[in-house]
Amino acid sequence: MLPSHHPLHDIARKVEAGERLSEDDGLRLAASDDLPALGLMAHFVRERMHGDAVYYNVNRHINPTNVCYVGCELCAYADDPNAPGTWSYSPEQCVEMARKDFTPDVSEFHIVGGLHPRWKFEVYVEILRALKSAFPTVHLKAFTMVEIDFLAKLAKQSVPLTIEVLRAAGLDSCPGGGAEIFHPEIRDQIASKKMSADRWLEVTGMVHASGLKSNCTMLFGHIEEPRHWVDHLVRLRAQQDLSGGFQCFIPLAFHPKDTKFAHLPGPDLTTKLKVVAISRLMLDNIPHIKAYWVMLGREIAQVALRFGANDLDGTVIDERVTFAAGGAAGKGMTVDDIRAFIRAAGLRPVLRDTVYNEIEVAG
Ligand code: V47
Repeated sequence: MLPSHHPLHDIARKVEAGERLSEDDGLRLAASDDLPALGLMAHFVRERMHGDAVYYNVNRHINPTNVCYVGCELCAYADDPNAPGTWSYSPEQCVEMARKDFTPDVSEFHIVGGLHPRWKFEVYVEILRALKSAFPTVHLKAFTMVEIDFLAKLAKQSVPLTIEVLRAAGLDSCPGGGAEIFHPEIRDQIASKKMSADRWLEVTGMVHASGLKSNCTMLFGHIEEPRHWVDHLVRLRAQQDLSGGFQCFIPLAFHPKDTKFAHLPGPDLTTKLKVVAISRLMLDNIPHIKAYWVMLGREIAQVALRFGANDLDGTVIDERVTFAAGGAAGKGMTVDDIRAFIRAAGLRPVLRDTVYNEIEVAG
């Protein structure tokens, strides 16, 4: 794939042979400025795993509240329930919101929010129950590992028992947020009061042991260095070896506006494509890499489909996390937009549900 004089030739050989890359290989990839070579290798792996398919779904985001007592430095969400611009929706209001723009092809609600200082466990349970009862066929992908851990504390019961209660109320799988950057050198600065990396991974193990699938993420393009990406990816890969329930990895491009890092520019094109490619190459045991267009930007997401990504997320109606931090892409894409966008990259759109059952395969 790469000529024998190329400095990454030995890694390309491993990639061709389907061998696992070491942490040191990851560091060399991260240090390389040869973006086309990284793309070539990552696209090779992506084609071996998924051919020319690009998965997408029809989904809606529901953020029940943007009040969060944790106050992560990376986030533009508010920590005070009385601050201007905050919202805290009741279960009925969540259902009302979900009805807006609802069409029968919506197959997923992506539900995340803040750790509300005043809500009881029952509020979160009731949100799931109300949504499931109003939309019994819609998959509820709800609550990151951070929220699951918080809810167990609120409920004063173990994480496995808490997951049981949430499942009975309608929880179908968990999204991948809250992982940020695992390495403490960075985590202590961008999410100083958030749960530790070890706990995030431990809760993941419990979620997977319960039979639920989840996703995983990495927030990049702020104060981290490339070695922190590689550390993060290797930890995710080790967790997947142990518990096996990650479906998809989503590299999240940092949006600085209204965060403690508002002075930073956010990641550039090269960094975004490099992170997507290295993710595909290092995470040999996680099936899907998502080019989350809301955070990467539409045009870069399209190119990322040839740098290792095989999933676009979805129509994403009403996304608010990135929107709060200056993301311009956050107001949804139509199915026709998505399909044309994938075809323009020379690839084949495949409509999926949340757990990657193919709903409709385009020729
Ligand atoms: O957990 C917070 C990140 C995450 C900012 O599982 C920020 O399918 C950029 O996890 N700039 C939420 N990112 C989003 C998320 C996600 C998105 C799409 C699909 C899936 C999935 C998961 O967004 C948070 C945090 O890591 N985030 N603030 C910011 N200023």
